[in-house]
Formats: sequence, C-alpha cells, structure tokens
Amino acid sequence: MRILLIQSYLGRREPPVAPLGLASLAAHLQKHQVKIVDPNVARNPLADTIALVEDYQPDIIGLSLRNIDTTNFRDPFLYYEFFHPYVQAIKRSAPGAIFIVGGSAFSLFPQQIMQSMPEIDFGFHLEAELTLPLFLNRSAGIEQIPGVYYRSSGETRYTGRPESVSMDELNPPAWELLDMAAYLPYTSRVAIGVEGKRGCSLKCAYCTYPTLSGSQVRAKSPSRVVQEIKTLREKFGVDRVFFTDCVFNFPTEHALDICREMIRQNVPVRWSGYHQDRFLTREYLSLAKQAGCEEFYLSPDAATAQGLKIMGKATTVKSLHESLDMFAENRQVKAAYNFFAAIPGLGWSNMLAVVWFLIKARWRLGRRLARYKFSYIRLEPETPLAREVLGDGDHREALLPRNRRQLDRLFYRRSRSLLLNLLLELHYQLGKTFGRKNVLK
Ligand code: B12
Ligand code: SF4
Repeated sequence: MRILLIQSYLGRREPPVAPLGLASLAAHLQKHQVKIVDPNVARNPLADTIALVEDYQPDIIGLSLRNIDTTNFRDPFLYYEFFHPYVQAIKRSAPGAIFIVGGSAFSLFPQQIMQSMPEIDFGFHLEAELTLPLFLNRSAGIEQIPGVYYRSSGETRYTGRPESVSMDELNPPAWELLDMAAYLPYTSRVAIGVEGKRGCSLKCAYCTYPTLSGSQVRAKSPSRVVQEIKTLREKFGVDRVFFTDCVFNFPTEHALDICREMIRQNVPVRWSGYHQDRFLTREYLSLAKQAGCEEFYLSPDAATAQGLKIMGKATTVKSLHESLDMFAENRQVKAAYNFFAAIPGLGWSNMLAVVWFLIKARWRLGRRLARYKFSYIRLEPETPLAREVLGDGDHREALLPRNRRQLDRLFYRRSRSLLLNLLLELHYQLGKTFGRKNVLK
C-alpha cells in the first residue's frame, strides 16, 4: 500500500520539531511504501502538501495532530483552528484515499474530533506502532483492532484502549524518510527528540502524560537509546537532542546507565530533558554533565508543602532547595525552573515562597539559572485538577477550545486572595499582550 504520513500544519512559522511520532510509526510499516511530510518546514505548507498528495496518489493518508494549542499564556495560539481546513483541503485532493488521524492531541479529544470532522475515516488512540500495522494488514474486522475510533450506523465507536508497546520491541525511528537537514538549524531549540522511555508513575494534578503514555514506566535499553543518538549524529549530523521522556532522571538508574553509555562511547551530542528535583543526586548531575547534558528542565510548580501536595508533586520543599544546593556546587550545569502563578486554594504564602526561591536561585546560580517561568495551568482532560475545578464527569468538550477566547478561559488563574487575583490578572494580561511569541522572524 502507498501511505502518506503528514504532520499537521501549525498555522504559523515556528522553530520546527521533527515528527518523532510519525518517524516511529513509519519504522513499523516496512511492508508498505511510506512517505512522511512535515508542512511546517515546507516553503508553502498547504500547496506543497497538496502537490505531494496529487503526485503520490496514496491509498492511505495519515495525519498527526500533535498539539491543540501552545498551553502558554504568553503566546496563546490555537493550532487547532487550522486543523479542519487543512483536513478538508487534503481530503479534496485525494477523495479516494482512506483518511486516518492520530497523535497526542487527537488522543486527548478523540470523540470530539471524530464528531466534528466527518472527513476522518478512522482515528487512532494513543501509541500506534502495533495497531496501525494490524489495521493495514487486517484480516479480522475493525472491532478486533484495539485503539481505533471508527464509524458505524452514523455513530462513532471505539474498540478499546490499545496495549502498551514494550520499548525494546520498537524499531528505531525512520528518520531517513524526513529531510533532517531542515531541522538542523534548530537543534539548540529542542528540534530533534529521542525516546529513552514512555510513561510516568508520578501523579501531578494537571498532567496529561500518564494518560497519554501510561502510568507505568517503560524503559528502552540504554544501549539502544545511545545507538539511536549515534545514528542521528553519524547519518544526519545532529549535534543536540531532546529526551522526550516524561522525566528523564526517573528511574535514576536508567538515566545513569544512559549517561554512562554516552560517556563510554564518547558520543559528541549534547542533550537536555525534563527532570524531577526529588531524584537528582550529585553523582547523576556530574555524570549527566559529562555525558553532554546542557540544561536541566525542572517543574516543581509550587514551593510550599501545601502547594506541592495540592499539585500532587513528588517534590518536597527540602528536595527543591537541595536541588539548588546541588546545582550551585556543580559549577558547570544550568537549570531552568517552572512554577505556576495560581494554584487552587492557595494565596500569598506559595507565591512568596516561590519568589524567595527564585531570588535565592538567581543569587546562587547567577546566569546558570538559565530560565524561570511563572506560568498558568492549562486545564487538560483526564487530570485530577480538571476534575477538582470542573467537577466529576467528562470535560473534554469544555476543554477543547474552538476559538481563542475559549482558550483564554482554560488557563487556571484564581487564588484565594483578592489582591493577588488582581495582580495575577494584570500579570496574565501583560504576558498575553507583550509575551515573546514562539515564531520565526
Ligand atoms: C517531548 C514533548 C515535547 C518536546 C519535543 C521534543 C522533540 N524534538 O520531539 C518539546 C519540549 C520541544 C515540546 C514542544 C511542544 N509541545 Co510538547 N510534548 C512532548 C511530549 C512529552 C512527548 C511527545 C513525544 O515526542 N512523544 C513520543 C512520540 C513517539 O509519541 P507521539 O508523538 O504521541 O506519537 C505516537 C502516537 O501519538 C501515535 N501517532 C502520532 N501521530 C499519528 C498519526 C497517525 C496517522 C496515527 C495512526 C498515529 C499517530 O503514534 C505515535 C507512535 O506511537 C508530549 C506529551 C506526551 N506524553 O505525549 C507533549 C505534548 C504533545 N506537547 C504539548 C505542547 C502544547 C507543546 C508545545 C505547543 C509547547 C509550546 N508552547 O512550545 C510545543 C509544540 C512544538 C511543535 N512544534 O509541535 C502538549 C499538547 C497538548 C495541547 N493542549 O495542545 C502535550 C500533549 C503535553 C501536554 N501539555 O499535555 N514538546
Ligand atoms: S508533570 Fe512530569 S512527573 Fe508529574 S505526572 Fe507529569 S510527567 Fe510525571
């Protein structure tokens, strides 16, 4: 079969992110003829995609919907607005092809997207390296293939949650199907992703990752991870990668083994990834730096015991401040911290604790505090926080914004104090209006 996999167009020019999900899927479709296209690096995103569709005449068109919106109040952009017109244009250029959709954002709102876009024939929920080949080679009925949304008698039906893939059974991503040169100028901006594992067993109140990748950690053998990085370096000249793992340094032993393997094989690639301060150790920091880690991204979110508890964090006030001690001692490493400005039920105490922590961090790390952010939580489906704020039930309909005004309402920005609320509103409006937009000039 001729298959065309397309990353959805974001709707504006941003520093690109190579479509890891599609590269990983394509690696499991060896029995078929496969092309991947990313309109976000094309000169004319829509026209070039249509031209390719008309020229290639695919039997199957697979579209990846990765993001709904930026989830960033300083840059509130709704990618989803551009998705349906894009689907319609592609469908018009290949009316006979089977049209399938998947991706993280699709998996957060599958029923809603299927219902509002009749052009989509099948939707793939969650990871699809096992389910897509089953679908393509199907001998049994569609009901037998897990993870699929399909239509029957005017209704959208779901075949049930797919099994999680074992990471060592995955083939390495088929990067050769992409024009990797297009991403190289942006590697310092996290353009190329490598998976060390999937899943997160922690339970932060706002987070979609356990829903999307599972609440059990599935690790890939360190030797395979490092081999994938070496291939990126040797075949495509990639000098920096971003670990897409929910938390790179948990379980710590796995992270240590990847670092050791990077050092042993002397891989000249720098990297960064999401970290959890609770699992940082001095040994890890020093090995990670030696192995090429440039920046440790941390999201403690709150700075008081009560705030951390409400946010469901594994972080403790002690581990938060200890992380600072470790970064201060290891004079070569950079850290970036994210905090939320509004946490349900809290007022000044958490805010002041965060401000104090950041003053201390700037004083102790200087410019090695590479970044800090005060952001607002974008409420997402299937999260404890959405249930707490909106009550029990399925909130997907309310959490899928159809326009920018609706998106605006999804940022949680209420505190217990009236005065703080006024200041937060000012901060929010100023950030929204004057914040740095993630666009290419
Ligand atoms: C790592 C990560 C990043 C890294 C990516 C690094 C890199 N170079 O790859 C960085 C930090 C750069 C990043 C950036 C952003 N991210 Co991000 N990111 C993730 C994360 C944690 C993992 C994504 C990933 O690569 N997974 C591994 C691959 C293999 O899985 P996958 O892409 O899901 O693909 C599988 C399936 O979805 C499916 N599939 C995918 N496409 C298709 C297509 C078809 C046809 C089929 C059948 C199946 C299918 O099969 C694939 C293989 O199993 C997800 C959360 C999560 N756990 O999914 C958020 C997530 C996708 N990101 C999100 C967001 C918002 C963003 C940003 C917009 C943030 C910002 N303001 O900059 C940008 C967008 C960047 C861009 N241009 O697309 C949100 C999207 C939700 C939303 N509300 O829109 C998520 C879900 C996190 C969240 N907040 O809940 N991200
Ligand atoms: S925020 Fe990070 S640590 Fe917390 S549940 Fe999500 S992925 Fe896991």
